[in-house]
Amino acid sequence: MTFELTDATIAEDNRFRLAALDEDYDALARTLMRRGADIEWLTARAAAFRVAVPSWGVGAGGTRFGRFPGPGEPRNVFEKVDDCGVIHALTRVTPEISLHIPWDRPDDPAALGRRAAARGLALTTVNSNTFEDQPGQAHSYKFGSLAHTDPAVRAQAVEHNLECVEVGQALGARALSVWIGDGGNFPGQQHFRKSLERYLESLRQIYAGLPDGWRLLIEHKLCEPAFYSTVLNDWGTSYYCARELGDRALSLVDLGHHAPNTNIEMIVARLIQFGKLGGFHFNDSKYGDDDLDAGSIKPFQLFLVFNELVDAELEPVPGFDPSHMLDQSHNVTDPIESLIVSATELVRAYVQAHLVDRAALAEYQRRNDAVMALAALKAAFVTDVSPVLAMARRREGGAVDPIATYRASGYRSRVAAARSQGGGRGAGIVG
Ligand code: RM4
Ligand code: MN
Ligand code: MN
Repeated sequence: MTFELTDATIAEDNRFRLAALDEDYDALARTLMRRGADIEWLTARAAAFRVAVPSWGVGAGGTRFGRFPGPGEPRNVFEKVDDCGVIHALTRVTPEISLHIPWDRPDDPAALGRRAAARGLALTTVNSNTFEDQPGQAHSYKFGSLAHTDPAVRAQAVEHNLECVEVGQALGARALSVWIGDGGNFPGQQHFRKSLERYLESLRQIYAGLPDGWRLLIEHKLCEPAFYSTVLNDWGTSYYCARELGDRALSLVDLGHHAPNTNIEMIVARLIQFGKLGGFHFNDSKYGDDDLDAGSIKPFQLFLVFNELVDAELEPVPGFDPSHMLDQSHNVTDPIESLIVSATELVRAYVQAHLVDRAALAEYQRRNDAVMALAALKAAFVTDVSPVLAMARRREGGAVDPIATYRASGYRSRVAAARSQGGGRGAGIVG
């Protein structure tokens, strides 16, 4: 069966799943009621969740060993927006796009804005790229960008970030997200203190050019492409820089940018406590910056991260407003499917975190009852909230089973036929 992904065709595909969903939802409602939880409240929270899709995520990624293009990859940013529209139509929680520049720089921002709006989407964040050279660029970033030893390279990198802001303004974005590849591959290559000072000085210039209402998100990363040291290597350095810069500079946590086994949920809690949690790049990893689908390797960690977020939201912690964004790369999956899966897993963790009995947990903590404290978290984590997620999507006009509806739609083969050659700008870069 092949059909367009309109609201009507999604509803049509849902029809066969409604009876089972109602049954599962009612059963879960009764279970939750016994535990003192209101399923309607959870469903409303699921419907309210939002996460931005990365423009660079809808094409196939690649590794330094190669890239295997998939059928029907978007050839330009307009087609990328179309694919993002499909993800949102099915999930109803991804009405935002985070744009990478220059990979996805629109020649006509107003036209791109209109294309996005027609699909119920907004372009909310722009990401700069000074980690690779572009054709015709005056100075190379081989040895760094914002923290380069040469002031001319730094000036060029600052200028690029300010251009990104300009493009973002034309699109109605409200945040600039900056990740740099600056660092050293060998001991002694870089002076640690001086390179950080240069980075900060460049960021001060970018910060000074931020329009009203904009936020500057700075993203740390342990290593890669510099494998010995990176300039913005960890959350502590990120926090320091954000504090030096000012109120509108905040730290961005990419889940794949830490050493294996790092307690990321605690980093999240620290940044919340210090008023500097700006947002996330969600993905999952086994070893490094693997950029796998959220929740695919460490679902409990994802839950624990959301446990901190929901705890802050419910308190509520003043000023707490992190941006949720996906940042992943796909080598063996259809990017649309992977992004649907990630968005769904984030909502799952978000809803499960609402199931934590926080009063009971506080009491167990007061009594130092470690067994019961963990049990309080686990009780929420092991609850299958799938019917809540499906009901929220259905009520918002999305798909009860997004992957099944997507596959049934034949979207991928249709765009494969329409988009003769694969690969838009930047499609070969690992996100
Ligand atoms: C980096 C980082 C950035 C992303 C690039 C492509 O590792 O995660 O957010 O823009 O990859
Ligand atoms: Mn990232
Ligand atoms: Mn990354």
